[in-house]
Amino acid sequence: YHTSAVRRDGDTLTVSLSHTHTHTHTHTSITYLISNCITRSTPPLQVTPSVSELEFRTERRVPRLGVMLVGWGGNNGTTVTAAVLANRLGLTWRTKTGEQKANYYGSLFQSSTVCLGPGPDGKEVNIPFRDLLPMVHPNDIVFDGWDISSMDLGSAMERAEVLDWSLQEKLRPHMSCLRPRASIYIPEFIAANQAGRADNILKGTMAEQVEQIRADIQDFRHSSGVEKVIVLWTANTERFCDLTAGVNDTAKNLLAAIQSGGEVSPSTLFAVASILEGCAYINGSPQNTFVPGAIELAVERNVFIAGDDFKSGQTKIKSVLVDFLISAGIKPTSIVSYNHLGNNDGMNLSAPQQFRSKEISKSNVVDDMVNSNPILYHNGEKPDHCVVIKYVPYVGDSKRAMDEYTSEIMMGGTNTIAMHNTCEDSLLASPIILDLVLLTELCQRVCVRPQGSETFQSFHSVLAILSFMCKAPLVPPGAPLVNAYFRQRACIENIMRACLGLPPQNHMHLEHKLQ
Ligand code: NAI
Ligand code: DG6
Repeated sequence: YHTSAVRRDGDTLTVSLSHTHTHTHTHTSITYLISNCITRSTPPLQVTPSVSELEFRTERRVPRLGVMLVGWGGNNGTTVTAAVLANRLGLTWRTKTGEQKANYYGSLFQSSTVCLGPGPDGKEVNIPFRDLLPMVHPNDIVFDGWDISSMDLGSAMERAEVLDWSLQEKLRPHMSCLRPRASIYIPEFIAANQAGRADNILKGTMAEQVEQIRADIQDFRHSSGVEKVIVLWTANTERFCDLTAGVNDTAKNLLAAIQSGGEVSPSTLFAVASILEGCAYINGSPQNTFVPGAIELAVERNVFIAGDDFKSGQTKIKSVLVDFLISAGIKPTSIVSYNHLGNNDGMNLSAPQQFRSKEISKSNVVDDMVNSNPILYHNGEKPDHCVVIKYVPYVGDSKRAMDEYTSEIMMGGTNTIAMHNTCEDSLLASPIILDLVLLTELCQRVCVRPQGSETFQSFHSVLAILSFMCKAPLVPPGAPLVNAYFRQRACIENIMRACLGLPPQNHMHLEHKLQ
């Protein structure tokens, strides 16, 4: 690697590397090093480094991006739309503690930095994550979407009770003219307590409704002038769908089931419509939208899909804390996660089948870390892991999360960590929605040529690089599932560095450690 200059001139950063720019693309090559273990368990273990050359090609032009949200009139849908408008308009507003300015805190790309390397003075040069590669700026996203509730976004923002009132007053003229498109409503998939808001629903057969969603995507693309559309589900959590041979096991059977009216959830119908329109589809809720037939369809059509379930608060902390404990050689034996909230999401989750979907997605998040340490956990042993969610209307969107981690420490000792977290759920989820679509869009412009291959390949349709933002990451068949927070973050950072021809961060700092 030849990083020939890293220089800061005021706000201008120059990184000169051994890569070539054409008018449209950045080409880089990196040496990709992995260690292959030849044997698994019986000593002596044999480990062989494997070295190959990879070429990366990144399209530099950033398109005009449109994002269609399913559940646009919900707390997340209105909050993310309002936040982008407020940032675009540079809004400020008064709160009881002073003036507040619109920002993107909580967004990996907009509000965190990456270290490029040491500067001429030996000190680290950190830049905003978003500046590593050309990416869409969230202010430029055009939003549209669907909701089973017909309420305009100005009123829906008020219903959500998330943003300060004085900000809502400034945003209302811009939000009230936005109205969700009619959506697919199959009552049995979400809680019965949602029926009251379902006044904006499509009629017709399942196949006709999918055709209407496709027509909506085309209409949005043409009327707004966006060049690319990404569809993201931030609607209610659905119950899990039965996996049935002949219905949803293959792409062909799934398409046939839609024609004949079999068991297909609304979220899967949206996924199918998006894939058929060539639009990436992201699932921000826990249900099993991506039945095998939907995954096969995405692979056949070479369209990105990703999910499941935004990793926003309690689970994010879990993926940090359990990683810390187990990697420090401490043995978590009991993890009890309780939360209560009072928004519409909480009301929907108060129904047993919808709660079950969330319980599954929140419960599997420590498995990779537990499985990585056979010194602490033998023969399939796991910590007790309990997840409780209660609906308490009074607290609204301000979710309370209480966690107790009990671990075994040295010589029979016990270490109990208890924590209490209070914050607005939708203000955690909104920046994650932005990061998901921005990274998906970037990945659509990157391809890789492995050594010996004639052609460049895009990422697998199941876009596992988005794992960082998901509670239950969807990964390609046979690929490792990573929940640990810093490994997930390093994956994104190092792939983006590779697109620049930079080596992965190794944190060795040997240049400071030798005599
Ligand atoms: P919400 O209940 O406020 O919004 C959901 C919206 O979806 C509602 O407006 C509802 O009318 C609409 N909807 C329901 N079924 C629909 C359909 N078939 N088509 C179109 N619209 C439909 O919920 P919120 O708080 O916005 O959360 C949305 C989803 O994100 C939930 O599934 C939640 O579990 C998930 N989530 C939220 C996180 C957070 O921190 N806020 C984190 C992780 C996941
Ligand atoms: C109750 O848990 C409501 C849920 O939608 C969560 O708020 C959401 O899944 C966020 O979960 P977590 O575990 O990332 O805070």
